[in-house]
Amino acid sequence: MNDSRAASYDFVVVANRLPVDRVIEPDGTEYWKGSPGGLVTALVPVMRASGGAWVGWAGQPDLTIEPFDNDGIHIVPISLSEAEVETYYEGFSNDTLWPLYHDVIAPPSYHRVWWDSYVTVNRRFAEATAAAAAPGATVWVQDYQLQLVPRMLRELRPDLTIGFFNHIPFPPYGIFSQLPWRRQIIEGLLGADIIGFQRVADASNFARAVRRLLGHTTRGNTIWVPGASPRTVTAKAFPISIDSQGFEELARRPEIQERARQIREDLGNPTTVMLGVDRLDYTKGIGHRLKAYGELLGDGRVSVEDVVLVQVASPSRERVETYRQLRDEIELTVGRINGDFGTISHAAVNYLHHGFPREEMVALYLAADVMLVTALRDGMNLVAKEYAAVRFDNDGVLLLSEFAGASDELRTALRINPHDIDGMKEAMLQAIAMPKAERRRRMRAMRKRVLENDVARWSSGFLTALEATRS
Ligand code: GDG
Repeated sequence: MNDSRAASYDFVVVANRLPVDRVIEPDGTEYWKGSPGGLVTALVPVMRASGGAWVGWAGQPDLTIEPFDNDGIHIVPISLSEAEVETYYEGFSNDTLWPLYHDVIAPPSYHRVWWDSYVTVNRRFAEATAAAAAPGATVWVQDYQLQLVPRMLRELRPDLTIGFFNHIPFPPYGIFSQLPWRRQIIEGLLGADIIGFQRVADASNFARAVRRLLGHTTRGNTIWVPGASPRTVTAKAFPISIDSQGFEELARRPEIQERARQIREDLGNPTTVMLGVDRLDYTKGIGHRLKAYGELLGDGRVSVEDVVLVQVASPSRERVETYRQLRDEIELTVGRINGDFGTISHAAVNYLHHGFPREEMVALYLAADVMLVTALRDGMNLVAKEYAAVRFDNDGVLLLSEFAGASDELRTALRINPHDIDGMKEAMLQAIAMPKAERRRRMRAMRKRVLENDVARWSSGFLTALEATRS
């Protein structure tokens, strides 16, 4: 058991990555820079107010750093060796769990050494958390890389209140049951008091796995866990969101609106700009949307003079083989479409394989008449919500896959099944031709939802429910 006398933080977030990145200047000066993701934006104010600590990996192998304070938050870096980055992170997290939890779109790899490393690293996170948490503290564990932490932590520190949130889908039992370590994962998660999911369907898939593997009784969101000290666990949907106001404020800045106009002009002022923004990941359905657009060009139903596609594909997981193959496939397809249909003055697809500053992303959203979110499976998809938050002009059409969590909430998007290429082509044509009044009606309803349910509301909703489990 860890020495809880050394522990003094009442609220501890545990995530694979820290909310800060280590920056080394060319002259050798080192400093830590905040990384401005939605989760960080939502949790930092809570952490500053409540004496918070964040346990996570700094993103570089073989780096051992003592805990330190940064901007009102206690940072607890977890060290991972080069081999652990390969086995725990790139291996078990990104090449076993990620494909398994996304409907086996790519085949998951099962390796016992990867699993062993996942257990070892989860234990390291649990021990560091046990050492940082004050007596009776609240701990919030994030995501699929750390599913064993809740149980390990409860064994070390039964006094803690523990929440877990799964950012990616939880698969149906028929798929989940492939996992050789399925029982350990379920038992690991059941160490939490509340297990949050993106969609109602994810929470039901989890409850079914619990019934099938452990035989526990479940009713609605409640799971009864028997044992020496029987407990109940809540498994429930808490759909995540974005810093909606922050996005809208950026969009209202004159220089960003000017940039949006400039982007359209640089594209040759086409009638319609279609946009895709994704990490280059096989779950996002980038190939399916390229196929639909390519066929529309081939059928002569749209022309490159009128309709252009801008595809931002930010580099992702480039050391995992499946991702290298995906990049080759996508780039071959883009090259073919541009070769077949492009002209000297107009490319069909503007393909950008790099990340951009948030300001540029917002300008792209403002410049886009049609936003394409065609994921084959996606926990939520924040891009869909960002597009709605940015469009304070109540214009723009969102094509949204029914397989993204966001489609439960954004009911007035044009919802599509990305496997149905003809259906997607029709939806693209409908979006291109949609009358202004209809665009307005649909966008207003989506904006209302996204502005009301922002990420601050998500985190306070989860934490309020978690506090209510204290008896
Ligand atoms: C996981 C789940 C769930 C992308 N390229 C750039 C850039 N981005 C930003 C987007 C958006 C974020 O990255 C991507 O979020 P998504 O939700 O679309 O997807 P995942 O990365 O797969 O996230 C997902 C999410 O967790 C949260 O729970 O919604 O389902 O898979 O914010 O804007 N941002 C900048 N430059 C880029 O080039 N600045």
